[in-house]
Amino acid sequence: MSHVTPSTRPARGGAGTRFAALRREIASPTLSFLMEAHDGLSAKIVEEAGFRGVWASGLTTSAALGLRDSNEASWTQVLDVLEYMADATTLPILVDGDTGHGNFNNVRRFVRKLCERGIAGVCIEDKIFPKTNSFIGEAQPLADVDEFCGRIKAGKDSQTDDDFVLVARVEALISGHSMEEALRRAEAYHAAGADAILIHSKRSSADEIFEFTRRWANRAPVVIVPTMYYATPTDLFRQAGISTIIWANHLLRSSMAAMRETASRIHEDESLVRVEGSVATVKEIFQLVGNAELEEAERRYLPARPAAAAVVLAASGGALGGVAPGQPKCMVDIRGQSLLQRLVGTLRESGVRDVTVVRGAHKEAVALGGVAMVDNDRHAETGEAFSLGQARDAIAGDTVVAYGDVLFRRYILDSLLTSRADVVVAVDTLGATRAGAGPRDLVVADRRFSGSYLDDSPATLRRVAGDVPAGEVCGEWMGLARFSARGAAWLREEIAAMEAEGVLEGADMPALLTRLAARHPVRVKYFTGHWTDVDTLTDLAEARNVT
Ligand code: SPV
Ligand code: MG
Repeated sequence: MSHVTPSTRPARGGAGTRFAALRREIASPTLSFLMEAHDGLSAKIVEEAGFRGVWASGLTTSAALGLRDSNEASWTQVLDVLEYMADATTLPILVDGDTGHGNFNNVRRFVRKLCERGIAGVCIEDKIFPKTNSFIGEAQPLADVDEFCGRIKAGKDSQTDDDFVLVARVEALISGHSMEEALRRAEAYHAAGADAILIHSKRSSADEIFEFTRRWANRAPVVIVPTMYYATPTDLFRQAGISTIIWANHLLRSSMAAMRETASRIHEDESLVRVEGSVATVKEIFQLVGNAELEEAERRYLPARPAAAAVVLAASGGALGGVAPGQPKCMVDIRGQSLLQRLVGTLRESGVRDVTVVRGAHKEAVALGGVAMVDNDRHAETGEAFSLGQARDAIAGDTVVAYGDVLFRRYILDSLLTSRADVVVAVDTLGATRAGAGPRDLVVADRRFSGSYLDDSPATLRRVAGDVPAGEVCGEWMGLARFSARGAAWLREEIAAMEAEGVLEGADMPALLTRLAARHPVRVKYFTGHWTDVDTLTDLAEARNVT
């Protein structure tokens, strides 16, 4: 089933429209079926089942809103529901217009609004506003024939599409009047311009329906609602020359039964176990509401960016001055979320889905759903480059590498992700002057941050190290780098080369980046602040405030 959005709704006018489709169903000599729906979802289910038209029932639309079938929902509220239904399906919709929501004047406005919203037809019944459902009580008063004919004429004169269908519903039999009265009314309504006659009955046998169709002799198409005479074989209706059958309320009734069953089971059990196998899956909901179409539209309309993966280096100990003994730094709580959770949250917001965390110290305490864990069990005697080497299988395609104890604003990551460089590192230019405790990864590049609006020439990394003469420092590496697919291949090669030389185990990330920069262009992106690492107690206090 195609997912329908307002922009893909069939345009108004012409043979391919929903108006024309409903007219064909009603006017054709073969028997047609309209299936009840009461909202967007049920309209989709009608289409999915293969029906060619929808009956927007007054009874079930009201009931789905928790209301009685007594015009308790205003006509504009009904219109809103109809709009959801029209958006949800490509099928033509015949709406139950009750009595027309008032006199001829209300019918005029209602029909104009239906046409605007692509509703292909309306059925109005010859009763008095506010209506009562036909299956309640006896001898409901009928409208004066001439007055009702005025409603029909007003409706037909107001349609803005030639194919809009107006069905006039004769309630005479239900209200206890004679067959003659029913035929007299049908004749008058047809003469007033009705496109079809709905002859309604609440008997359990279809005898009076068949008598009507015999005597009516198809002067206009006949529509029926066999809710009460449901046991009559459909072929008999076909043989009687009936145009259209409305299955009037069975999606709401079936969903009510299912919802009651599910609710009482869950209430009794205080568990979902018994219902899980019998309810629709969440995936089925996604399918029915057309999530696949949205994904395709995202590919069409959102800027293309390769899906990046990330490796987070969280193996090192870091005692945090005894603030969090036995806890790895990445699990330190920052305003109700662990540092790792915040970091991964930022990655995900920027579209980085596959995250691999390398853990080591207190590894059993490193936990986060939806990320892959890789262990560096030799964390005590190895460095960051070795940790990264443990996750080398995750370094493929666009890859972000981040320290597990950093937090940064999302725009910094986005800027790396959209960079065209094969390797790009985030460097804080304030880090050139910042005094701070703890080890710092100082950066030497071929040019400093100029701060000039007009200056956009790129800077290239020379080296990263903890000890750089003050005059050479251009900034501080934030512990965040991004590699293109080609850059990721260079990174894997470098790791393999260091391993072969026997220097991988002792190397840190600055050493690895410096080696990379000697062979390949490594772009430096300068930022000013908006990040922090949690190396010290001071940093922790800062992180708690920053986020
Ligand atoms: C409806 O579905 O709201 C109808 C049909 O009007 S019936 O309830 O049978 O009157
Ligand atoms: Mg109704």
